[in-house]
Amino acid sequence: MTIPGAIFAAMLTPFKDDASLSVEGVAPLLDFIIAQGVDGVYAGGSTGECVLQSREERTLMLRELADCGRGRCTLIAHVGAAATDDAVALARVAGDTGYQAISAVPPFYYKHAFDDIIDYYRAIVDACDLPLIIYNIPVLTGVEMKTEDCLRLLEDDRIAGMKYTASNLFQFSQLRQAAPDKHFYFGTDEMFIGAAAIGTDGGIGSTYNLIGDAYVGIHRAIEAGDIHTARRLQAKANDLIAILFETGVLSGLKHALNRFGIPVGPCRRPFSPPSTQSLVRLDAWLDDHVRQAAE
Ligand code: MN9
Repeated sequence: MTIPGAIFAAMLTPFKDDASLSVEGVAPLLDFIIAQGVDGVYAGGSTGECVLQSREERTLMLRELADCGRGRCTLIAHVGAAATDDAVALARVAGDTGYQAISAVPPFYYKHAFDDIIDYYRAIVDACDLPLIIYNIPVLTGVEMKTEDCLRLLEDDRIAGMKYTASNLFQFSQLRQAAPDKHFYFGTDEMFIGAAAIGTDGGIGSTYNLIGDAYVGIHRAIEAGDIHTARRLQAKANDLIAILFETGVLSGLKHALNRFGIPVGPCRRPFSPPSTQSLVRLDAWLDDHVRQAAE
């Protein structure tokens, strides 16, 4: 079960100004992302504001993305949900519409026994024929999985690997060593170079919507032994990420894309719009970035 490519943008979900879904916003955003040279998109995850959408809305967006992106790049559908039935229904949509893989956070909110988490993943992989990538993001889900737990989940042949969004590079390297046949994608953009140095199958992140080319470059540079290029690109990404921490990562990314003429609207409530002061810094960075790109 191979998943083509290494670098995937954790795609934003375009909304209209009133924060209703913008189906027509999917195509221009996908074009912008693909133009940066990434291998594909990971849709409907944290960056896609999945927990702020109904199952029907998530279904609609997955279908639209499949229509726009099938055959053009690798498509990964995040289907994770608090309720197993929602995740199963979304996995069926991905299986029916031409995605290359699915991914899911563990069930969140209630503190489930680990055996129940295993059953949740079994139900999802039973629902379609696609490889599944576990989405490990404890800072948002509150589900802390020990290394042994991760390895137990990865024993299932239909589970292809893990998107690892945490800062524990020691655990990341241990997982890699213990499961060399599985695919590990790093999801903490500001530390991608560290994971690339340890050895990663790729990266999946929010800031890839805007500067996907930087992560393509870091991945290639590390593989080629060019640490200087990798450091320069990570430093560039981190200048932006430091500003996004002030604006709010998702709101800042949406502001940037809107400013570049890609209509993605605002984030949904309870996210609030970024402060004017934080946007001054972001706009200055974007102006410099556009100038540099033109030079
Ligand atoms: O997994 C994102 N993580 C979170 C993806 O949402 C917590 C990352 O792409 C971050 O947004 C990024 C900035 O901190 O690393």
